[in-house]
Amino acid sequence: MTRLTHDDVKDLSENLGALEDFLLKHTGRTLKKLACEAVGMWEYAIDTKEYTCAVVPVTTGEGIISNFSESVRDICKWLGFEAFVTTKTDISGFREALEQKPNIIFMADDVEFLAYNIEAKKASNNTFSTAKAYIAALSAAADMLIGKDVLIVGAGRVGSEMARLLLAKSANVTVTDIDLDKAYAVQKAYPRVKVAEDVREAIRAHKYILNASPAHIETEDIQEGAIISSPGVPHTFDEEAKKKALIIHDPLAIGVAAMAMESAYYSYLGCRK
Ligand code: 2YC
Repeated sequence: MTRLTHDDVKDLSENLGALEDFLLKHTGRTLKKLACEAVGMWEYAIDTKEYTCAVVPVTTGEGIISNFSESVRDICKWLGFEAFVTTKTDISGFREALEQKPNIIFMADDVEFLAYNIEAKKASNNTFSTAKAYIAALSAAADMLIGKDVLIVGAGRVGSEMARLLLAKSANVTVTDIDLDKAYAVQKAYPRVKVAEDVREAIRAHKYILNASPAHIETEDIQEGAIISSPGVPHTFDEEAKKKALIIHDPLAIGVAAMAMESAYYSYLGCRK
């Protein structure tokens, strides 16, 4: 996933209510219900208020994204979890977290973003949780994807995971990417996936689109009434695009909600091997 900026997350917490209203209106689900559906769990399998999530800021690579950890904390709280951000960072922050005996520890460097369930000894990964969550959102908004033509824009880690998950939902999957080698690598892994070599033509030809790329999607290429489920950042859809199509996006909350529920779910599943 492209790296977030402070601007992407500076207002996230206070916008959670608006995001929930949007999801309820267009998918019929709350953020929590959507997250549970994404990871395949019954919403009441676990009582989130019995779990504590620690978020440890990590300074490696390009360093801290201000308000990133606080946004993760607030998303967890929105789902009913107890949650806190450690005052220290990195290993010192990890030690500080352990002293509070949390159930789940969130940490993100520039490549991986994990929610580690200590008791279950198992981590959920933002890349895969995001893929699941945005497919669940598209499926809910499109009223099932069985037999429907779905385009994935972007054949990176999220896009290729989306291809696998969409095939499992019996959608007809086409993948496109400006780097055709990546698109054909997904087809090699999943032969039923079709490759569209012309990105813009593929977008013009599809009503259901998962945008797992940082690419800008031209408004003129978007079909009237299209549904675009779009975790990609930077998010560059203009107001006209939002009139033509239903565009499901937020920079962090939908993916984090799915990874938080999934991580807690590992306790319910008794993953203690
Ligand atoms: O503040 C911190 O602790 C930083 N180390 C966080 C860096 C997150 C980098 N990852 C991303 O920006 C994207 C997110 C959309 C989620 C996964 N990758």
